[in-house]
Amino acid sequence: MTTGFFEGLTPATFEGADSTNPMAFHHYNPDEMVMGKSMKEHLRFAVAYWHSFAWEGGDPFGGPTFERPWHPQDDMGRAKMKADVAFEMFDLLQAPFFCWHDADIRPEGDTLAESIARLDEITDYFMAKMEGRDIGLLWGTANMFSHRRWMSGASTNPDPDLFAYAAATVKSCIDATHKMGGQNYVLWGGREGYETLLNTDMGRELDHMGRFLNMVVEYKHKIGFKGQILVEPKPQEPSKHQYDYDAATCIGFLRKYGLEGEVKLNLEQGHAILAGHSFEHEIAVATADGMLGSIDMNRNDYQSGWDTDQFPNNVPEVALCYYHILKAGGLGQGGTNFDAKLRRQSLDPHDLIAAHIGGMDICARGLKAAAAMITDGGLENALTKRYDGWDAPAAKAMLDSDLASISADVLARGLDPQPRSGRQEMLENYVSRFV
Ligand code: XLS
Ligand code: NI
Ligand code: NI
Repeated sequence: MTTGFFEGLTPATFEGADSTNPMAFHHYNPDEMVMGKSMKEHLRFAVAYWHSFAWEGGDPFGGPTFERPWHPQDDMGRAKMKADVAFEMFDLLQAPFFCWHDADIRPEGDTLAESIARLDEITDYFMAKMEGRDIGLLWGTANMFSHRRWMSGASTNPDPDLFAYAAATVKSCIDATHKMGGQNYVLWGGREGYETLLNTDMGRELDHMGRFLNMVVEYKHKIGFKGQILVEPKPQEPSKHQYDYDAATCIGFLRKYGLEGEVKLNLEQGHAILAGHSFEHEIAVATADGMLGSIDMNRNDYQSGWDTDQFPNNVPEVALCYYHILKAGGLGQGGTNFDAKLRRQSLDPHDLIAAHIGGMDICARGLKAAAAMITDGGLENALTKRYDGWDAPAAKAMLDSDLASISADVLARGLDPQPRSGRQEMLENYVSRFV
């Protein structure tokens, strides 16, 4: 028996690029092999519970527009109805994974103990549904930014009671993620930052955040959780400034607190844009350091300047992201989570399905283009050529030399370096052939 929410829809299947059926896959063919692995295994798609089922369609100027049968989300009966619909959607999309915040899946209790008991109850309910289905938990996380108690931060809160409450909250979410066999646990610090430096002791807050993350790692090992611990960079919104500003800042933070071997990054397209980068840049920064954990796929509106969390629709952009991912060996235990939501006028259940189908197709096109570029080897050859001077033994030896010896050698040889073309346009034209 189904809830009837997605009435009239059957599971989406691959119909090929020539199909005009808006509810079918045109490019995402889960079992199709790409560079020796199925598309399903490469992309590891996940549905984000918050955007698809918990978000009610409000914006800063207006209230909910969606009016789902499980709204208002304030009792366990409706939480279970929401779960029933969620799993029907996972089936319709053949989605291999999903992700949640505690606050998305259970109503807040009157006490923390009650909230935790509810989390336990709803995750048991999920697990019963997961049995017999080909679906896993990509990651769980704690929402420590919506409730008013978190307004001054969680682990960075000036009040030690909030640090304690955050520790207890994260413990409960790691427990639930572990119980469900989750592949990762994510920490996104929406309010780990400041509104004004006038009331903020930044050095102390960073030390507390570093210690908190160490406690998370210690706990993971204590209970034998095999998932990756990931932090998610974002420069601002909701805080004026967030400490996990971008990939490079996070990597520096992790090194400072001795966590570089333990914690990786969950990178999001829209957050990269907010930080003044491209998604490709953030992925390249992470992969250069072996720190890529997982990705949150979406896109921002390039005019509004907000984190609009739209579904991706730009193949060339996505192709270059997967190019760097494939080059680094793939997503591993991570995946492609659609941290994306409908526009608030897109009211119909069909919109929810179509949005994901479109996003999955865009990622599939990006993946295939990336794989074709890797197989062809054009970019890699150009790179090898550009740096080939460094293959010479004398060039390599220079890195173990010193300024004075190098200087003496340059003068003795009467060196006069001649610039070479970077061939940017030729490389851009090359990429265009594939996307
Ligand atoms: C918000 C973040 C959030 C995280 C999970 O901007 O993207 O959705 O992914 O807390
Ligand atoms: Ni985001
Ligand atoms: Ni995200």
